[in-house]
Amino acid sequence: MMTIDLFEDALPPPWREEIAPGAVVLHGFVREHGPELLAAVHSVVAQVPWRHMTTPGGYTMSVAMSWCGNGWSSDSRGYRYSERDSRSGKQWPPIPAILMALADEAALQAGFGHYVPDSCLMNRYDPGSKLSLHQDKDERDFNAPIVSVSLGLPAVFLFGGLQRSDRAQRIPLAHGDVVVWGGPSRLNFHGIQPIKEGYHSLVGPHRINITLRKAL
Ligand SMILES: O=C(O)CCC(=O)C(=O)O
Repeated sequence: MMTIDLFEDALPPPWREEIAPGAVVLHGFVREHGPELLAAVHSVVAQVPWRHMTTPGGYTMSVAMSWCGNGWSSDSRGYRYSERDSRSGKQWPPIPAILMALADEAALQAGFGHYVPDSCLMNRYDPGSKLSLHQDKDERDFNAPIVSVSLGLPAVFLFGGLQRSDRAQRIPLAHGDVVVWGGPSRLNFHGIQPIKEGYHSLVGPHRINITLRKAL
């Protein structure tokens, strides 16, 4: 019997795309797990509310951030990871189990073996928010990959090379996509173009990005 399922038909099955040596997009990898992942984000944000950080250069970032595991700070002296909130002296909340499991599975699928991250940064993009080209180089161990999850509104991920001036690929990312980069791509410049206006049925007028890292 013929069935009509407009939503299922509209989405291609999950697929794997290598964008550079050591950099893989797992399209649709967590598409089925949006509600649980969002619940994990909300549980962290209840303890570490979204905040707009100031860069060492004095700019206020357009993305709002939260985190768990080892946390993040930025001031005129630079960027740093820390186990504790320097104001309260308390440890940042632990990384929810679902995010630890996702990081491990995504790293395995991308060819990096088992992965136990110790830091999870979350970015909330409102329409117009962006992340300029940068390298992730404040982590202690560059042998570990970065696992990066997209939820909500679509984005264009810029993935360049080891020099800021290297031409960047423009990779469309949708809700449920996961990017893993490590090995020879671990220090590649990357960023997010300004997010377009829109509304996602689960996430609303936002994009949420979750990155899992080995920081300390
Ligand atoms: O939002 C993204 O997809 C990328 C996030 C990112 O580049 C970062 O957190 O360093």
